[in-house]
Amino acid sequence: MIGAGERKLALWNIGVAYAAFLIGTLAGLLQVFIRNDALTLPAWLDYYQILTAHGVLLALIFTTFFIFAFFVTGMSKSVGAFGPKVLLWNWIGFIVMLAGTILATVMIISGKASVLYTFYAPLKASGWYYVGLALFVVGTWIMGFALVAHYMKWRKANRGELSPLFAFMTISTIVLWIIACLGVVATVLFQYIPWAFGWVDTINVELSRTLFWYFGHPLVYFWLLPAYMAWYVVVPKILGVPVFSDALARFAFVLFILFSIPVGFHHQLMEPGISNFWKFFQVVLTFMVIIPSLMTAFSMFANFERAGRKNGGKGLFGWFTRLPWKDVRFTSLFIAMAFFIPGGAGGIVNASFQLNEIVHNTLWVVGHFHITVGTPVAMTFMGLTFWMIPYLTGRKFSKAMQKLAFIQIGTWTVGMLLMSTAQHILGLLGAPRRTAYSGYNDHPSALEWFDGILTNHVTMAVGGSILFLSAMLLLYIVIMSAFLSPKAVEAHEFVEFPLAASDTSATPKFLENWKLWIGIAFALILIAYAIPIFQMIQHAPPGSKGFITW
Ligand code: HAS
Ligand code: CU
Repeated sequence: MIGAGERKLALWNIGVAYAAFLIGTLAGLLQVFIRNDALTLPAWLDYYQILTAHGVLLALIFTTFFIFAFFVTGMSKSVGAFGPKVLLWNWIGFIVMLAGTILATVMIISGKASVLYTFYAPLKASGWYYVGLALFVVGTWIMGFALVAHYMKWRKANRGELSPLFAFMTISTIVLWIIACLGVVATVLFQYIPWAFGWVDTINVELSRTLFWYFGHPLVYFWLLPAYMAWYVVVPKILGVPVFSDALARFAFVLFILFSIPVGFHHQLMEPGISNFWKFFQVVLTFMVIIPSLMTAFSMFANFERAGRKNGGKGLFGWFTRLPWKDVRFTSLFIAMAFFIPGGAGGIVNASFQLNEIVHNTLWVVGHFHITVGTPVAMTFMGLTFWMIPYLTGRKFSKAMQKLAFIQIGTWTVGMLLMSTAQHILGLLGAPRRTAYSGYNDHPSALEWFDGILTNHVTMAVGGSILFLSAMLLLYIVIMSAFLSPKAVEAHEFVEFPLAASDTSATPKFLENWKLWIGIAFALILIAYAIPIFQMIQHAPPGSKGFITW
């Protein structure tokens, strides 16, 4: 068991994550009913306000706090106990993050920031909303650097050795995050805050969006990589096999550092003001960043096959039935992975320049991110929650609780299947996203489009409701494991941290050469962004004043 200081820190992070999860999923429930025209909101509550709360609290706040809980737990477990300084700085970071979260949430709930989680200019929120976001990012940096310091101490004490795989992956993810945040920090500090507080009159819209997506794309890998960490180090342990290839795992993470940042234009393919050359260039780099995900899929299949055969599976696919399906820690992560097959394929569709013209700004994209961050990432975090909270609190995770956990992931699966399938198809039929107006049903020809079993806003609402029930079940499990389940007494009752052994004997040392990778990452960023950003400033049209449309 890891130290009491780390356990408390991790549990607080999980607590904030699930508080955000509660408000965020509630906002999601309202969302599908409004789109279904089944609900009219009271005057003080606005569609865009709820959509902002849903996006910010789930995609940003829930994920980030949970990720740091996982990092703290795993770093302490794999690299050793935190010193008092590391612990203190982690707490400082946590408090700054929390302060930023509270400020931004208050602004959203009081109706002063209905600008969605992408906060596109020229929509203009209260300046305090941007201050909240900035504080949040600064907090993550403080926690991130504290973890880096902990890692450096280990490196000094173990010169010439490769660090444990968990630590390597944590540091890779933090490196990616810190480089990515430079974009959002730049636009928030130098563009949004002066503009929102009225110190300047106008904003360069295209530049602000570009700096946002410089951050916004790697942001999705900041969510994904901790899930991949679980797939690489937790899954093999549960399966009873060693990590498939330590070198492959590390190389995949290196590729993410290199290629996940210079690709933000794939969110801006339909925007004017960026020349086609640079859009195509970043589309090519986007296709590069698919490779480490395919490598991950390959390793996962290798894990399953090795484990299944070890347990007596025969023939080409016989191993499949021999996997530990009765263990919710495994099944949850497996379903998460399975969702990522269509999720990733949809991403490839989005990134294909011409196809993007069809799906951009439709419900298809909403479907896409619910089967990327909304299931592969979120359900992996659920699967981690089942053992991580009992591990941290020393409470039991009973058979009954495991049954509930199965119902929870089962309902999430069904809800997501219904909702995201409907969203994808509706999107292809032209249903827009990010709009309060979706009442196409009052147009006679639209009736036929949206009347299929899956091509229906009702299906989406049914899916959304099942998801909400699932979320409440999860919160019940969280509260039980945190406060109410009986304490473990006997040795076998203690829940363990499943961390697989990783053989580093064949791993090249240069994979842990940070200077090299960070250097190449910055070179790629310069190549992909320097000229188009320069042009955006050079040829900027007159800046835009702000609009408060809600
Ligand atoms: Fe995306 C939009 C392209 C991955 C999230 N994406 C979004 C938005 C979000 C998001 C939130 O190019 C909306 C942003 C907004 O508000 O406007 N995305 C991609 C590409 C990938 C990708 C190329 N996205 C993600 C991940 C996300 C995420 C991951 C969150 C965590 N995305 C786009 C594009 C847009 C976009 C455009 C803009 C659309 C527009 O027009 O606005 C790739 O990284 C995907 C690579 C993944 C794979 C899958 C590998 C499969 C694995 C599982 C193996 C399974 C096993 C189980 C072993 C190629 C690793 C076996 C089980 C069995 C049953 C057999
Ligand atoms: Cu992207």
